[in-house]
Amino acid sequence: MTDMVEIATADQYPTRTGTACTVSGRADPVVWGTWNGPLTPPELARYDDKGFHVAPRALSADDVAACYSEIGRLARSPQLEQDSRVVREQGTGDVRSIFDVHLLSGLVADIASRPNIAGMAQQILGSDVYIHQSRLNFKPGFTGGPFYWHSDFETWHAEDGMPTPRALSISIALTPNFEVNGSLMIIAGSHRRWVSCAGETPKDYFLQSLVQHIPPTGSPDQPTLTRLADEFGIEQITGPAGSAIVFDSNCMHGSNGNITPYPRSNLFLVFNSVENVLTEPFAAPAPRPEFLAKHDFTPLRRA
Ligand code: 6CS
Ligand code: FE
Repeated sequence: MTDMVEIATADQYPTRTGTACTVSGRADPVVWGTWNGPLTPPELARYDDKGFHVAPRALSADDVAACYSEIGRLARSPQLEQDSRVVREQGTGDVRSIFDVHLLSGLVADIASRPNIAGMAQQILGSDVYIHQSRLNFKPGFTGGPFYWHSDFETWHAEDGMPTPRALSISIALTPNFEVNGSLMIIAGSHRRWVSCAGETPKDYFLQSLVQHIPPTGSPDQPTLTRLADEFGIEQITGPAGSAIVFDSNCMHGSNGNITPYPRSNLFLVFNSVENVLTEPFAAPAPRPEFLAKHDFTPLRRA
């Protein structure tokens, strides 16, 4: 019998360890699946290449209306007024985000587990999935703030202990996403690079990072963003209410503020593979609260 030797595997996605922002290749696949699902083989191939997919009719008009009134109810709810899951814009105090919407609303939970929604995540990630995070971003007219450039996986790896980018977000439009009201911008193809960010994660950093317009860490420096944008280009993703964008957890993305009169309110659902559950944070003093990073890894029912 041989002795068991514990081999420490190096972190393939080091970040927030030094003063420089560096770029390397992604160590893991983008499309894992052999599972069947709503996407056609060409759509899967395109997702693999660009890092995102647009589903034009993910929700019916009735679902959109019901969901929109539900989230308005949550935003105005006196019980949630002091709740840390409700994040407000700096200055105006308008609601910027509400987290855990799949726990606060039965309708959102139902939408998340539908075959045309969860089924896309299961198909791309090639496994059962669970919800890592859910949020509603309001981006109100006139006062909605921007979301600066970032890779979600960089945050989830550093601060939540997500081992690999075997995760994705589905952003469902509840209002039209126009070019002008702060719709999502993606550097298509950037999901194949690993952009390691400079700086260290301060204690309780999440309190700032969810509202600050240029967060002090967790975002690439300007020369790196310029090189990525020059190489891949920036795509702006627009669509009517009810459309959905599925995007890889390691896409470089962001969105402008909204000074138009038209709110841009989207429901974000983050699905992680059950084969990629959270460990300890890779680059933060302590894990973030549960509303940002779930430790209930119970799979959604199979679509
Ligand atoms: O910190 C997070 O986990 C979240 N923040 C942003 C800006 N995007 C992804 C994620 O929802
Ligand atoms: Fe994001």
